[in-house]
Amino acid sequence: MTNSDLDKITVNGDRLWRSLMDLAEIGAYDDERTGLRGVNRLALTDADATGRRQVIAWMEDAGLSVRVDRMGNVYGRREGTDPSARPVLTGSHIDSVATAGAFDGCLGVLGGIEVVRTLDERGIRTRRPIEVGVFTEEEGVRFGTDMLGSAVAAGRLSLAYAHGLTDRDGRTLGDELARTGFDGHADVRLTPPYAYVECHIEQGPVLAENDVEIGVVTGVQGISWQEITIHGRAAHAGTTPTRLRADAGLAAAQIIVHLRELVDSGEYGDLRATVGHLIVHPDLTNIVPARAEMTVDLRNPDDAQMARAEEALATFLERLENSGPGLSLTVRRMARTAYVPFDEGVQKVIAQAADDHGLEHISLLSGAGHDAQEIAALCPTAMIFVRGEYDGISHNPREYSTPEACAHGVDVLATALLRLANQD
Ligand code: HGY
Ligand code: MN
Ligand code: MN
Repeated sequence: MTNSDLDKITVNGDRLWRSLMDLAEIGAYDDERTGLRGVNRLALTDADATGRRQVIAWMEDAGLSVRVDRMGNVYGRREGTDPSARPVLTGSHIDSVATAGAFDGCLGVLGGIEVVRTLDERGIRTRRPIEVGVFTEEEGVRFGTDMLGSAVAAGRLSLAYAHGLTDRDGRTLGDELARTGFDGHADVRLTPPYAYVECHIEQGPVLAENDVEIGVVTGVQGISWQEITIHGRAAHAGTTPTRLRADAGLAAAQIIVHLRELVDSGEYGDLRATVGHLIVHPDLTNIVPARAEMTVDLRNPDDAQMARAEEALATFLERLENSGPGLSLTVRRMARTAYVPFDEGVQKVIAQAADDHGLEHISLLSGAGHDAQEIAALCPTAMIFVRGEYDGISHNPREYSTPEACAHGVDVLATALLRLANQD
C-alpha cells in the first residue's frame, strides 16, 4: 500500500447526493416554462433560514461543534489532536439566486460535512481541527454586494457596513439576521485558518470542453458591480414629439448596447458585461419612462483592462447625460473586487489528490466570484471545480452535475483536507 493509498479518502457519494437533493427541496419551485425544479433561497429569507437550520442539524449529527458569528456565518468544527493548531477550513454558501439549481455553493458546504462523516466512519483523527463554513449572502443578489459574509470575516468590509445594507424592500441585513435568529454572537473576524479549500461547481463549459472532471482553480477574475439610475421626464407617448423627450428607457437601452460594443471591440481584454437588473418607472404603456434603474456587472481577469472598461463606461455615461435636455444620471458603486490569485502550494495538494484518485484535471481561472477569494486574504487558499453538464449552465434550474462528478470532487476535497490537516 503506497503512502497515497493511506490518506486517499473516498466519501459516501449516495449520502452526499441525498443531502444535496434534500437541501434543494428547501426553497424549491417549479419552473412552468421548462418544467424544471429550481431553487429560490435568497440570503436570510425564511427559505434560507430553514436551509441553514437543516445544515446545522447535519453538522451536529456529524459531531461538529457549531458557532454562528455576527454576520450569520456558520462554522462547524471538528477537533484535531492538537487543539492549538490552526484549523483547515472548507465550506461555501447555501444562499442562492432566485433561479438556482441544487449545486451552487451547496456542494462545498455539504461536501465538507460529508468529509467529516467519512473521517469519523474511518476512525481517522487529524492533527489540525477541520472547520466547515457557511458564509452569508455570497450571491449578493438580495443586499447588493456579493461574497458579503466572507468579506466581513476576512476584514475587507466592515460589520457595520454589512448590517446597514438594505434589500429592495428597505429591510436591512442586520434586521434580517435578527428576524431569522442568525444574529450570532461569535466574533465575525475569522482567526486566519491554516488553509482553505472550497469545492464548487465550475458553472461554465471549460471542464466539459476539455473532457476532464476536476478543475484546480488558479484564482478568481475581477468583479465590478454598479447601479445606474437615469432620470428623464414622464410624458405622453402620443402627443410628445421625439425632439421634446427625455426618455430614460431609451438611455438605458443605449447603455446596454454600448456595453456590448465595449466587449465586442476586443479592446478591454476578456471583458464580460451584464445588465441583469432593469426597471423603468412608471412602467406604463403610454408614458415615456421618467426613470430607469439598472445594474452593470463587469468581469475581467486583468485589473488594468477592468479599470479601462469602467473608464470607458463612465465617459459614455457623461456623453449620454449631455446628449439632450432633461436627462441626468447617478451611479452607485455596489461591489468591486480585483483579480485574486490562489496559493500554488494548495493547488499542488489538490492536483496530487486528483492524481491519486486517478482523476484527470486541468488548471483554470474562475469566472464566478467565490468566498475563497475573500478567505485568500487570510491564508493559503485554492478551489476544486466539479464539471457541470449542459455547458456548465448555472444560475438556472438546468444547473446539473452528475452524482459521480460530485462524489469525485468531494473525494479530492476529502483527501486534500486530510493531507493539509496533517501538515506541520
Ligand atoms: O456573482 C458571482 O460571481 C457569484 O455567483 N456570487
Ligand atoms: Mn457560488
Ligand atoms: Mn452563484
